[in-house]
Amino acid sequence: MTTVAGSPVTAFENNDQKPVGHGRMLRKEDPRFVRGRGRYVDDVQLPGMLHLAILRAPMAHARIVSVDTSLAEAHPKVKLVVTGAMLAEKGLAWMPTLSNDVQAVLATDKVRFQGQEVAFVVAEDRYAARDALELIDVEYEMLDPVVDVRTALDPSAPVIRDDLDGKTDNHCFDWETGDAEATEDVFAKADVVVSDDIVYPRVHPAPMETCGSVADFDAVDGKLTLWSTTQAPHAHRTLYAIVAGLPEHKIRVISPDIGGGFGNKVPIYPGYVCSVVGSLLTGKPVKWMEDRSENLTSTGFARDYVMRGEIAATRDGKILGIRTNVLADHGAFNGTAAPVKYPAGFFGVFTGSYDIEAAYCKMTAVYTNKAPGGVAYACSFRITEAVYLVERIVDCLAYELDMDPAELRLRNFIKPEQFPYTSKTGWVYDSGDYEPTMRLSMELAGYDELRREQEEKRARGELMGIGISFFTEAVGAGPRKDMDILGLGMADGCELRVHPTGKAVVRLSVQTQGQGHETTFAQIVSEETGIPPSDIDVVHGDTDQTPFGLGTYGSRSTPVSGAAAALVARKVRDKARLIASGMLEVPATDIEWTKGSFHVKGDPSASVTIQDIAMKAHGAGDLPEGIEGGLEAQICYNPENLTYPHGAYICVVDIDPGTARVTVRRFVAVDDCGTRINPMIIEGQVHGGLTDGVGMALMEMIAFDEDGNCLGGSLMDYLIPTALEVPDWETGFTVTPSPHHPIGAKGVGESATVGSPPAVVNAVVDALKPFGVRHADMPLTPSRVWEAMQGRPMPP
Ligand code: MCN
Ligand code: CUN
Repeated sequence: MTTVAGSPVTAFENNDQKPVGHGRMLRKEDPRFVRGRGRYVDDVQLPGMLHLAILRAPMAHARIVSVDTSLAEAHPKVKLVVTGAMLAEKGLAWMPTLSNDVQAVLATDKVRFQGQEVAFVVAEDRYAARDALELIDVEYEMLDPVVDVRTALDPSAPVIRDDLDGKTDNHCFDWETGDAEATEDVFAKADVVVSDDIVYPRVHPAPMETCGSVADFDAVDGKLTLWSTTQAPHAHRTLYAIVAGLPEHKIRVISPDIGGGFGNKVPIYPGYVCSVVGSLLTGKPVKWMEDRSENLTSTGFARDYVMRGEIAATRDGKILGIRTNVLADHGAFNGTAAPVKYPAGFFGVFTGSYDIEAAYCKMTAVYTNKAPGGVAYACSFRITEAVYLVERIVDCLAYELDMDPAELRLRNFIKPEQFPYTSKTGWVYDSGDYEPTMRLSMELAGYDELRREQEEKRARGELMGIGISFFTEAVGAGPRKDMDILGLGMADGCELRVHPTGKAVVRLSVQTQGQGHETTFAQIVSEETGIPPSDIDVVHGDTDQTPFGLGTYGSRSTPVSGAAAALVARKVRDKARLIASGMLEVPATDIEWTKGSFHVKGDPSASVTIQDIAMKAHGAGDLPEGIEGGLEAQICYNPENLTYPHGAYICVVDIDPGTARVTVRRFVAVDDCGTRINPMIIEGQVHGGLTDGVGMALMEMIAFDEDGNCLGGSLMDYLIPTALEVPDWETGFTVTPSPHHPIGAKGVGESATVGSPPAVVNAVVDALKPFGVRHADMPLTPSRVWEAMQGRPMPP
């Protein structure tokens, strides 16, 4: 293990190979974006293309009595109007969700959340399609909505999912992990037990580009091409094949440039299916693009966990056990994207970075009259919720023990010699060295000095808070033996082809939404082959052009696909060695590889470059016995384990005692994602995630009124942070490579979103210590902070 801190300059600090010096290489995709030449789904224009608009339910829960489409059909520009009843005739009214539930494509019997899809119109232009929606007359019979997750299981609650056979309540699933009895025992012997109710409110990823698709069905060759905003093109293709009964080789899913995904674009939405139906029925290409309010009210929300956290410890601050009871709001359909065996995602890592004796979680998930979703917004499959729970409850313990929260954490960390570490809920942490990361963050923040400053300020009645969060994530799903989505194993393919002139193309099964894969995957291949990154084209996001794999989410691209790219490049290098041995006329064992060329051992002047070898592989003359021509390879990589990045975050806030407004003055983030491929891109990922964290902690929430009306349907109501609300980020890093990843890299794309909300909340609560506040729920808006200062209870 090496600890490196300071200004990041090179790639692969810990690789066997020498760095090629392009660590902070600028992003290859940026010239396209900064010149406005990105090509998003809404930029796709096809000859004769029609436009689709969706009629959505205005209320949260109602029976559909009748739908009259005659006026809409009479609109001169309307080509097609489709209702749930029409889809039902074709057996297409319902589709499977990624969690093995079913979801209505268009409602047939009832609407179950405000914004649910009821009918769609296909028209000559977008305006006509929208206008025609107004002409559809739906008669509804209002039903009582289920809005509060806490009363959803009351016997008197109306049953939302009466479409499911024999369903008589709103229960979705139960899940538990850990050892209840062992946990009970450590709680019984503990000196101190602290518990608190901790709510992670419903939030939304709100990517810049909303969801949409263009479906183009060619009736002559029976091929469907679907441009769509998807983070997992291959998995989507297979599901379309299964749902629509189309042969899979006749479906091409293209995910072009995507203006942000953040998990919003993992599920299959009814709109995508509607555009396919629209194209099948009209014989024309059909575009569906949702607007901002449709995006916020009807697509993949995030979080919505009501948690009871309990922690048991000795008087001197040794944590013994953690226990939690969770009520999970899954909305009207269980559309969570999670591996089948993990209905609560990876929430099981709620024991955090601490070596404890026992842990237990019991979860109950329920249906409510709200949009489906759950796994989104850079959550690492619900590790956001887990980290928030443990980092909040550890701070509650520090409060009770009157102990410094940094000291309490340092006392309980898993020690470096304990790795690989099996947690009390069965997760095998691959590697980690927590104390140096924590100490570096404290050093960068000037922790002791901050505490002194806080003491002085408190004496003057000023409100300053310092919040710490230390997280461990589990990212890079599979392996396939443990993880699949609807039966598709979580592994990823990669193909590398080197052309005669030594230029290369690498084809990935993951799909970037802004993370810079065109750059970093070229860097990985470059590192292993010596071909410059600028000579390597990265192809992704098109099922006709790339190998099968499960796509980008849960920060799995680097851990899984990045490993595939490194290994496929090594395969090509192995073949190149054999060809080089023929060219240099020595046995393969007598040649050595140095970045980009092979040379005869002891004679560096006798050498051939990878470019020479590429030409030879395709050129005239013989190759060594048994070697086929060409220089290419492919692989399907099945990860051995997840990778476990970690980080230490320190946030400093000031609160205006007059207005209760929180200002984030400083934020120090030290991340450890193992071997770092492109430090500049990592920094960008971290900056983005920290901004998300400040947003969630202080302003973001999708709220509902008692009738189930969504109150967060526009960016005027759903506040997201801008540059004005965030400080200049201060970042640092340590490097603890993953022992099982070919280049030692761990994922980082969600780390900062996962790790930062508890740091901000811990800082606010710390500032409010003089008021006797031990916990306050997000978002910590001025009104909530004010309430807390008055010692009044938090709103539910
Ligand atoms: N990287 C690196 N060195 C490492 C780890 C990662 O240089 N040790 C680089 C990677 O090469 C990649 C980027 O950092 O270019 C993120 O890599 P990784 O952690 O593997 O995450 P993914 O590429 O799988 O991205 C998914 C992740 C998720 S799940 C969400 S949600 C999220 C996030 O990425 N959505 C994003 N970051 C986002 N950033 C942008 N701009 N847009 C989104 O939608
Ligand atoms: Cu949880 S959001 Mo990302 O995994 O696509």
